Amino acid sequence: MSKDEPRKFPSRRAMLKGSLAGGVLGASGLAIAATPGPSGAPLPAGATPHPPVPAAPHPAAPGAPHPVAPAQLAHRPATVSPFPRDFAWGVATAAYQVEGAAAEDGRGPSVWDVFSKKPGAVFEGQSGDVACDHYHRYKEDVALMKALGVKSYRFSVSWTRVLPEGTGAVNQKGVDFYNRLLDELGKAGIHPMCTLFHWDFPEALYKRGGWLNRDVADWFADYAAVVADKLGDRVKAWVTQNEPQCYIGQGLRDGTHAPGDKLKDPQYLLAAHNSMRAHGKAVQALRAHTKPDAKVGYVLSTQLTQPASEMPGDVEAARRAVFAVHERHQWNNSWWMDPVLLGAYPEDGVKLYGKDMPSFPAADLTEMKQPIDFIGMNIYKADTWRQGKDGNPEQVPLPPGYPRSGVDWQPISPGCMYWGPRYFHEKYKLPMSITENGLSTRDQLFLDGKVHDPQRTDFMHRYLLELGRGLREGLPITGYYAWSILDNFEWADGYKQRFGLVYVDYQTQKRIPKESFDWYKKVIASNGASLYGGKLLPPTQVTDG
Ligand code: BGP
Repeated sequence: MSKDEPRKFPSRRAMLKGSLAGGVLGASGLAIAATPGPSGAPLPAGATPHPPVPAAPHPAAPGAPHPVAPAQLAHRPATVSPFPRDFAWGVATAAYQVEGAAAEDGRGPSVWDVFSKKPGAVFEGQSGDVACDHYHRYKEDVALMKALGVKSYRFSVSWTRVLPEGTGAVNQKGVDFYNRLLDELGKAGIHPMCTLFHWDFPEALYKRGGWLNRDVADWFADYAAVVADKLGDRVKAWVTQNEPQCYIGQGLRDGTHAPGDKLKDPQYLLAAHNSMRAHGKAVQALRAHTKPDAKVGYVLSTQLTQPASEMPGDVEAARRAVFAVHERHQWNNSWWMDPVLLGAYPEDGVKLYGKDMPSFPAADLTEMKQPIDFIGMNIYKADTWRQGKDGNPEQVPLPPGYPRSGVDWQPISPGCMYWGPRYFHEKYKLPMSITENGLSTRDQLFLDGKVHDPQRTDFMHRYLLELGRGLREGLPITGYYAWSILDNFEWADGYKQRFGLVYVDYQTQKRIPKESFDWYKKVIASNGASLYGGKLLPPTQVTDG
């Protein structure tokens, strides 16, 4: 939640007009999985019709029933766990959110160090100065991950710990921290996924124009090469950038995240353009400085939709909505994905922005479109769409009192975990990793000394069943990273939001695994079978396919 908005109003993913009103229309309100229903029914009061999206042919006549109801498929016990044997069960964090040690061992300031000190920028004036003190407690944290049984840990490198000025001299003490962390992970048998950039942009480079300076692509590529040289012997899974919608959109357009600027559209679009050039150049640098077995991905804050029913008209309406760029804000997918994966900006967005579009050499698009190995999808929620009477997509509102997480922008909408990867795979045809998924709740230590968080286990259970459905239908999803292993510094919300599987007492830095930790541990140990009541046989014992 940003500070300069009233707290009752959602920021982030819910910025799409109508998204507070829109959502899953389950037949019973709490029946959260999408339920088949009549297509094209009249709009309920308060519904926000979607502006027309260019018509696309329907695969079948509107109203034709879909052969399989999703809820039945997702929850039906099967004989085989849909999760492949090498599925990367994981947890995720980001440097500024957990490390602390902000001014230690030569680390330079990032825009988040500066922004968090601005009065009113972050909830109660909090900052990541200490955070979870992971910098000093990483051994304990890796031990927790080992106890949890995760196969993979997604972390990010603090650019200014490695290059305090953003470019130039390498700070060996900063590199040493990541060496220690990787060695500890290696001892625990946990595979690292390394994100090069998760929002903590060097302050020194911001002063040189930041993302508005064309040179940023080279600055970022040089940094990528340094990290790859130092860590590439142990890191085989890389992410260039995390959620450009947030660090460009919220940071430079909305002003609710660091550095807190409010650029007009022409400049905002230029910054976005340069961020994608930087991604492309970093991919090239990673390829040049790692071995061929390294996998490289790009992580989006996915803005997902799900159909109100499985009628073909609704499925198509949600598909059109998920890839549409129809409003002037950052909360869409295609603006950030199409240049990177298809080498072109989406036509509807180009039309929308008109003369505000930056002018650039055609070669920029080639630069952006570097082959990558996977799409990283951060998945938290979906809005629900259907085919309206006029044939165009329209958003379906949430009934009053619909379940939400501790952050206002997140209705509990597990269908996103199936429909998101399905739509993305149909369009971009790449393997996918669920690089973040989680729930914020107002956790506390109970009188019995435990942290009971049944909402989180129920949330994960519902979402993982939908993921299982996608896997069963053949979607190439390689892993799932719970956000987060630890409660941590949740950006402009400070320490108010708790997403962790492990509770952090920030007064003492004591870690207390929550109930969801034990629950997820069982899911991992059974390779997903426990999601189905533990009735499944492990894949190795299955003989009937
Ligand atoms: C993702 C970020 C994470 C984490 C998470 C929780 O967008 O990649 O860093 O913060 O969202 O969301 P938030 O902190 O906005 O509530």
